[in-house]
Amino acid sequence: MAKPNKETLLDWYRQMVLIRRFEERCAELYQQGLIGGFLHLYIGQEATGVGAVAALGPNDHVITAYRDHGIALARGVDPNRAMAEMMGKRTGVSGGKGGSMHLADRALHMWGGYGIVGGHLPLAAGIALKMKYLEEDGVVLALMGDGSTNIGYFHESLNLSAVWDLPVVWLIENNQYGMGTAVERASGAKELIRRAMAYSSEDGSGMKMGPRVDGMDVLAVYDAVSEAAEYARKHGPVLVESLTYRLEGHSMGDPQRYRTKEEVESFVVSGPIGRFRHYLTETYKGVEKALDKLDAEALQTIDDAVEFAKSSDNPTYEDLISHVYVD
Ligand SMILES: Cc1ncc(C[n+]2csc(CCOP(=O)(O)OP(=O)(O)O)c2C)c(N)n1
Ligand SMILES: [Mg+2]
Repeated sequence: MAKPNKETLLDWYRQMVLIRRFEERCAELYQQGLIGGFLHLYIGQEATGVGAVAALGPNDHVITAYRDHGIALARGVDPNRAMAEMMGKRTGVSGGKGGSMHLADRALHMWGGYGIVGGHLPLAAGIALKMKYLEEDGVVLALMGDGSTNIGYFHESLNLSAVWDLPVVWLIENNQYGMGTAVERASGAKELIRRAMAYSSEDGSGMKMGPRVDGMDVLAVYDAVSEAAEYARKHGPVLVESLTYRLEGHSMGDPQRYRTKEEVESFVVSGPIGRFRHYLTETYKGVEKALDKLDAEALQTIDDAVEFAKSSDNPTYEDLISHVYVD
């Protein structure tokens, strides 16, 4: 596993701040009616997305659920085109046809977000099967919410990945709630990682049970996913669980009666960006200036992205009827 140097760590910080600013701006634009449909913010989970995607190379593939903006930006999706997609513009990364839940970019092997809980997991297995069949290098990083672990697709996909030794890192983003339902109210196993045992054998074959990692610590997530990806490339699937927290509601307009303000506040205090900033300032003397510069640049990047999106055209009628069938 490559140990990240200072430059890399600063880039992770840049990504995390960029994601946070992107999300905050999306919330404003939603309230102004410039973003429609549903909007699920990633605020609080940035360390998981950035750390996990940083563990991948360009040949690897990424697929996730509907809380996808942070993953897409971490994978390198252009913020202008991501913002344009949010506003349904034709310059959007999915041509304005997908919106918030479907930020996909084929060139980056970013297969997007999916609105059906767990619905993307068979696709993850399929991408991995194709790679194995064609003897291509690479792994699939399949991110999912804790809620998807109670869905049939989860079990079917994990089982087949173990049967066929597919190169998949299954990464559960356990943010402690599926909509308003706490994990322990919906799952027989509190440690979701234990689900891996259902697809593994005593002789060590089948699915590997990866770590339960502190998902608020970008370095810990990076280490865990790097190790898992290394294993998946050689042997087969791994299940990793990242313990994180979403600081905003499930989607915009969630009254959040299922948790207390004090609970949320306790996670704000230990939030991933502040924690990482603290780590960086403790590790590298005088780094504050560089971090402040990255903060300012992130704001500017988002301002530019909003400008780009606002001044982009809406899709045309021809756009509407294109990409329905493969030519
Ligand atoms: C198959 C299916 N059932 C129900 C829903 C409604 N629904 C949307 S999000 C959600 C909660 C999923 O929670 P989780 O997987 O933990 O993801 P998180 O929102 O926490 O990121 C549900 C039940 C859905 N979209 N698809
Ligand atoms: Mg959840």
